[in-house]
Amino acid sequence: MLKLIIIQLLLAIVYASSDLKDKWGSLWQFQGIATFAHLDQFQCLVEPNKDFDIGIIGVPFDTAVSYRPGARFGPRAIRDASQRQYSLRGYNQRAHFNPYQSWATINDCGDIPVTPMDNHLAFKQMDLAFEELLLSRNSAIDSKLPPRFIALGGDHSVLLPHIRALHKIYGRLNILHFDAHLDTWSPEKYPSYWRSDQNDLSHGSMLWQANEEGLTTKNNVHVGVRTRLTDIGDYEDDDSQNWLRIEADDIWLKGPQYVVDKILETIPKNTPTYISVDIDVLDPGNAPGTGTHEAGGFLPRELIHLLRSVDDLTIVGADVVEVAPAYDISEITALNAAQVVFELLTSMVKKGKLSRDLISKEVKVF
Ligand SMILES: [Mn+2]
Repeated sequence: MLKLIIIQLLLAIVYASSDLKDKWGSLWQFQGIATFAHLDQFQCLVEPNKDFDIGIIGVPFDTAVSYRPGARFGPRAIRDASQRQYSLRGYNQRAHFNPYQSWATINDCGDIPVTPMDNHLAFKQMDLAFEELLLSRNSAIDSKLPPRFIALGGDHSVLLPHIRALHKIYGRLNILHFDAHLDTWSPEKYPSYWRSDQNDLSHGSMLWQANEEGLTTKNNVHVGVRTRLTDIGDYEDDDSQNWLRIEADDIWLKGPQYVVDKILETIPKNTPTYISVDIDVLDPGNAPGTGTHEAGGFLPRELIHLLRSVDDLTIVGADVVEVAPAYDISEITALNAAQVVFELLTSMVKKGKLSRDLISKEVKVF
């Protein structure tokens, strides 16, 4: 008799909770706690046994900027601006595909707790965090593969720890870099007399540092360049680091197909590629909320079109950086950044799971 009562009680609890879920579980897009695109979330750094295929990871670090700070608030702003995205209405009409309802388990991994007080320590934290995330986690679809990450910056220097860790798995990477600036400046190009290891690593020099460390291939492309230069020597230094530059004006003077063709001629599609999107590639009219804005940039539709047109590249990691919401107007910058994440996510899922052959033979963990 007692057994029967217990069973009836348990059933009542189960029914009541599913009733409650039906009643109160469906939120509108503007409600609830903001994870990226309403994705499930757990802090991936502290949950080593939960597998996923693609993680959205915030890197709220902005103490390596040379002009306006504020990108430490970027991850939160991008998450907030992504709320119109969710799995039920996640169909990407440009790609004819819904990345949120496919094979990939996608998770909002929370943030890396980076210190704002000490850049030396901050880079150590970011190096260790990306190593932990990439070398000590398995993807859900295949335990012999690591997960992939789209990082939400943060200033652009957060690219370096991400590609350092990726290099340990895949070897040298092609970099497809959307930006108004080169970010290949050697520390000597900066005006200050004062030098230190921390001072030398900034959001304008991390690609120079990546080249020094041998992380990149010879197949790297800047897209959207319209930077201020010391002199033409800056372009020569960039050449010597194996970069092809596509100027911002090329999109309208030579056309979008020219830009797409140049990218695809330079980057072999089945080799490990990292896509980095500095939101300042957009015109300040479409991205006022950024640290180092330059007049004469891309329209959002141009950036989206380019990203969609290279969706067959083998993207092993990506970032969207330099969103500084304190300078933003009506969430326009963060909204565009959230859309960029959606496009990158679509491309990663659409291409399918990565081939195990991409992983360097020296890597023992997979
Ligand atoms: Mn940049």
